[in-house]
Amino acid sequence: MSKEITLLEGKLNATGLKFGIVCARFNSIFVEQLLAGAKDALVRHGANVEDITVAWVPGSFETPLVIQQLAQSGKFDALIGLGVVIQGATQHAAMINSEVSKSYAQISLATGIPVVYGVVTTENIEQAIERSGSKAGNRGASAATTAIEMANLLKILPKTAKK
Ligand code: INI
Repeated sequence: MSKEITLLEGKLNATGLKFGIVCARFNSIFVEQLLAGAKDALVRHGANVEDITVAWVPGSFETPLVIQQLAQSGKFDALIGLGVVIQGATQHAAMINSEVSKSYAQISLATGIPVVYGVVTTENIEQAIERSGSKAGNRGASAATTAIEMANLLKILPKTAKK
């Protein structure tokens, strides 16, 4: 009898999956590009446009609350937060980044819904340009593929045993 390792890996197929994307309006010139990259990646991997919900909030700091509410709705397979925090623009940048990233991790652990950190943190505007669809790729698109993979992985993980 042959024995095999059990491999748990999420496929990159978004067919039938439901996604919520929460976008920060601060630095929206870049965030619009991240959103375009995320939507394009989701649809190219098989998602239906009507299965994608987009919410806008004032800044990256506000994204976790809306992501939490969407996660608790039970209507989404994965959630993505998109924002651009430019370090040079504010002394609050480091604080925003650490609060937002911690919150995303807490929400996903508390709800069991993958929350993908698609917030671009840069030292200057040039790096923001590079990461929102030019020479360093599009962080919205990579966040979308992470969301697809995690949503599919969560579906095949062994379920918690009933006590
Ligand atoms: N929000 C961002 O998304 N990016 C930034 O670079 C930024 N800066 O530089 O301040 C920013 N600030 C706003 C913040 O997210 C909140 O909206 C604000 O503090 C109100 O809570």
